Amino acid sequence: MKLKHILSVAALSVGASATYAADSQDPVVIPIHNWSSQIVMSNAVGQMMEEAGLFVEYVTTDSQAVYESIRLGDVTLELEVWEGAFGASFRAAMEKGGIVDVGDHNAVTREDWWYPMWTKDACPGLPDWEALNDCAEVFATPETGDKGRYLDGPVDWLKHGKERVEALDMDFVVINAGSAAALWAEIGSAEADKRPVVVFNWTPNFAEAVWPGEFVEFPAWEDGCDKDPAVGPNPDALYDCGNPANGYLKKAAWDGMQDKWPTGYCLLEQVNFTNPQIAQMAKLVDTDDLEPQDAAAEWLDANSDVWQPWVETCTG
Ligand code: TMO
Repeated sequence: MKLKHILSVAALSVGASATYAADSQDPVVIPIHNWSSQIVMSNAVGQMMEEAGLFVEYVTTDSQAVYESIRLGDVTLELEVWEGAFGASFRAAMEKGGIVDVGDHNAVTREDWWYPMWTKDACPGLPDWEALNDCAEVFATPETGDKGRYLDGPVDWLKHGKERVEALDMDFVVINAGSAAALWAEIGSAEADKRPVVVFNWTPNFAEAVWPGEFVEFPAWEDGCDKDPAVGPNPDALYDCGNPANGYLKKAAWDGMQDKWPTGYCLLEQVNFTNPQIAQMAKLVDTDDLEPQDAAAEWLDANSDVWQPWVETCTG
């Protein structure tokens, strides 16, 4: 950590000890998942909390089961509740109780089938999903026969690619990537000979600065598309819609957090990132190859004007 960082810690701790004393000495438990912005953001906010005098512990958890863990107080918070991937698990936990909505980031999110721009040369009707389906054989591989290959996200992101292919009667085989890195490898290996590919991707992400591309336009998301077969174009199927095109990115917490760590909860309320800030966090790991803790420290060093006021608001 750079010197100005250390100095700012010293300055902040003067006169703020009364505030700190109100917080439990138990560690705030911050979950870590399997995509880079979440890992870096979690470390960055953890480091902010440490600067505010709190103790922090990181645990690697499943990105769906985490909502149940928060509800039970085993995990304290979640920094990236993506509407597309986690809206259903978050809503289910909210209905049971024990978890609170701590508000939205500025960021607007989208997660869906995506292709690098060169793919359009082989399938000019894109981004329309029916045009994609008419081009299915362009995406065929030995593994998928005469059907197209779609590389979906890791299973725990619950993207329901297989259900969507069935619901919309598409000529695609859905394969789940083992990791986010496998998605980037798929795009990277197609780049050399401009082979058409369609993979799961999202924004904000580092990828948009590396590979210009577009999301496939599926029938627009409507509330209930994942719950009520009548919603969406196929009256008998769930998941016959795209993910929300202007999705939220929320923060969530165990409902006991505010009493146990009032300063920590105040900070969580203050935390609010934009699309470019989140894309930059991912880039520090996925393009620049930093370790997540170092990426977080570097982001904090470069952006103290963004987050120092949050700490001051909660400790002043
Ligand atoms: C949950 N994710 C941002 C990877 O789509």
